[in-house]
Amino acid sequence: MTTTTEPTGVPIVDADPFDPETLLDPYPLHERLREAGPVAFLPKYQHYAYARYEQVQAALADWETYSSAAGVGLQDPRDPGYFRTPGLLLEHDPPDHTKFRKVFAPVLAAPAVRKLRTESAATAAQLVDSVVRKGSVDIVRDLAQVFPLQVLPDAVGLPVPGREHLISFGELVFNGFGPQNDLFTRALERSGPARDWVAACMRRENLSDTGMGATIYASADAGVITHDEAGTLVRNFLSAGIDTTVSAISGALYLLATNPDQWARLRADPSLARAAFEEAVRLVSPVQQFVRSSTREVEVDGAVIPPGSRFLIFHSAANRDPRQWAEPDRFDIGRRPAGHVGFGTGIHACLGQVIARLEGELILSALVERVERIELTGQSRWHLNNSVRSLASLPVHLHPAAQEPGEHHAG
Ligand code: PQS
Repeated sequence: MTTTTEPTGVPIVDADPFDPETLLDPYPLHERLREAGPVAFLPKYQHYAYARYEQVQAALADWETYSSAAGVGLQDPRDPGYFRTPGLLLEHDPPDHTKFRKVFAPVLAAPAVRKLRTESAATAAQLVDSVVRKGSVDIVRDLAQVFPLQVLPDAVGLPVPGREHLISFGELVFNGFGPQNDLFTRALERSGPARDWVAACMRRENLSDTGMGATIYASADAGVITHDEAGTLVRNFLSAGIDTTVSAISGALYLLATNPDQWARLRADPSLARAAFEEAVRLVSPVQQFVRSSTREVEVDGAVIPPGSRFLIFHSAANRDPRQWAEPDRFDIGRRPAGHVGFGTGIHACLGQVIARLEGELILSALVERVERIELTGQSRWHLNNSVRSLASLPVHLHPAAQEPGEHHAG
């Protein structure tokens, strides 16, 4: 049993960020946390909370004070009972983190990304053509979930059969950053086959010779890392690459569907696709919050917080902090949301953000070229998850745009 040290001088917010109602609509709690002060204390989980942009940004930028080695969720991945070993990047500090991060340089270098862009543009065109042809679709189920589930596994070089396992695996990973609540235990109970499939995909013999997975294994051949470590690094793609992009893309589609003025603006100037996606990442904040553990005493607003304290860092709250953003809740594709922490910041900033932006831009570009208007035809539903904010469903009718002469969409 750990004893509670009374956090003198820190406002206590007696709320549960992981109860279902709060997960479905986290914004009232985020505001409460921001208004409580620069730091607050959540007694239920014995975690401090940073929800203002200034503190969130500063904590993420200071890995020496705010360590990731005890995990970035409520549970410690080093515990023998945890469902996976710690991630070599996500849950490690320098110098290990630095060494492993470097392994990804060739994977994400310009030539590799150019190749991925060409291949993924064709995939985006095909998928968007298909939903436009259908007209009435669930654009989350039929597009936002389908596109990342094809692009990323293709890029990594995963086998085709079994890719649907990545959905249940992601459910486990992202619920696994929360407490051991019903969401987590249910995801765990269902995850056996998915965990086996992922374990198999981490092995070299199940990866193609030309994908990003093979590039990681080449570092092991060169002696930079061990072959076991290469497998664990391949897991990064499988864990982090699907749910996050599904969240961002589904969020972008939701925001464009519910803000017809912004859709019209994007139609008038399709070169705004990348900016629109970035603004969606700010507003959605796919990963709502992560945890850090303090390595030394920190003083916040006069309160002294002892080393070894745990901090929930609310990216999502920071991205809507009115101290930082004008009209923070407004979706404005002309905003330049530079400095948002939707991809984090500092040494752990999203490694895959180049891929995420590429996917987002390609999907929005393909859609804006072919669709005049997105009509909402039913109730949108948010998906319940401990750390990723995502839509489960968004029923729409897509009204096709008149084709320009000379445009030929592959059928
Ligand atoms: C692992 C690595 C990375 C792993 C969200 C999730 C992750 C960024 C955002 C993530 C999750 C798991 N990274 O090593 O399994």
